[in-house]
Amino acid sequence: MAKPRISSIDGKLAEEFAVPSHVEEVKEKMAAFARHHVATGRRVVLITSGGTKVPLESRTVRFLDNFSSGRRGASSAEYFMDSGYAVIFLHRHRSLYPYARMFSNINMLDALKFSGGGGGGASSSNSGEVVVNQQALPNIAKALKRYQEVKEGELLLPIEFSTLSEYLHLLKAAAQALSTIGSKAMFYLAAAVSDFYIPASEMPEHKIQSSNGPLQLSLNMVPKILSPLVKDWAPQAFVISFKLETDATILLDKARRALDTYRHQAVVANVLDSRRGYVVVVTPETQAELIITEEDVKNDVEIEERIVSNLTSAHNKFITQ
Ligand code: 9Z3
Repeated sequence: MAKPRISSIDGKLAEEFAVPSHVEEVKEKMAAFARHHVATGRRVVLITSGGTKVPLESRTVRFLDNFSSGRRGASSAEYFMDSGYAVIFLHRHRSLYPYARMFSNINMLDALKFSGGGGGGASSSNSGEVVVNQQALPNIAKALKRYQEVKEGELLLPIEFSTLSEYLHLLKAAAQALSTIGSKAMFYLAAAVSDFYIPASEMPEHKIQSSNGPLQLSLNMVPKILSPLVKDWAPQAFVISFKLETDATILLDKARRALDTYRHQAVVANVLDSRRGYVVVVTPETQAELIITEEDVKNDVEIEERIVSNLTSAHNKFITQ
């Protein structure tokens, strides 16, 4: 009897990447979130954000990491919610988070004070209640207000990953969960994902010993998850990938090649050093440069606002066609 067709990537995922124990529960949560918001007229975007961790040992002491602060994903989530989207935020544990990102470099203890006044010397240390020091937290009231509105409207569903395996399985679950809402789903794949990994079968259990001499690593290629996502898991969705390079001369060529290979809707191309001031949104027919000037910086305009505006318009057109 013929076996049901399982794409080789599905097989690899099951065999070589540990399945997180909560994946089915998360999938159901994401599906319910999408159904609810689409029924109330919203669209849903799945944002991936932050870098994946690739362990070198199964009881992990050492790991490889991909660089990403999570700022792009977190700020984009805010602009998507401002544009009427509900957001599934699949992010690296402890990377930047919507709204809280604005205060990530502030020491919490500097942001608080005793209401009784006093500079905090020994004699005043117990005077009054602990209150927020607004000077240390500019714009806190505005951010808190919007954060509470978002919570009240249940517009944000946060899901965490740390390892590459968790990321891959949770992204697959998200794609399958969102396939039920067809073209109303957008995938905004801003996470920085490793191209290399050590398969579970070849990974040592215990900490690698330096007494064995210099370490030689042999890493396998990570399966290209975009391919089954676009073809099999969520074929009607609007899919955006990000292309990161450090060499600007190869960037656009790589972005175009990704579009040709995976046949999704757009690639946001950026260079590591200039990513906050310049990106190119590449589609099969168009190429739009988005730029942040010094004047924009003074006015607190962020490039993610422009990226999101460009992509939500394109998503509109995609749905109506
Ligand atoms: C990006 O290119 C993101 O824009 C950044 C954002 C990670 C540069 P931050 O989080 O930075 O704001 O600090 N993400 C995609 C990176 C990536 O791994 N892309 C793969 C590639 O370029 C394809 S999916 O090959």
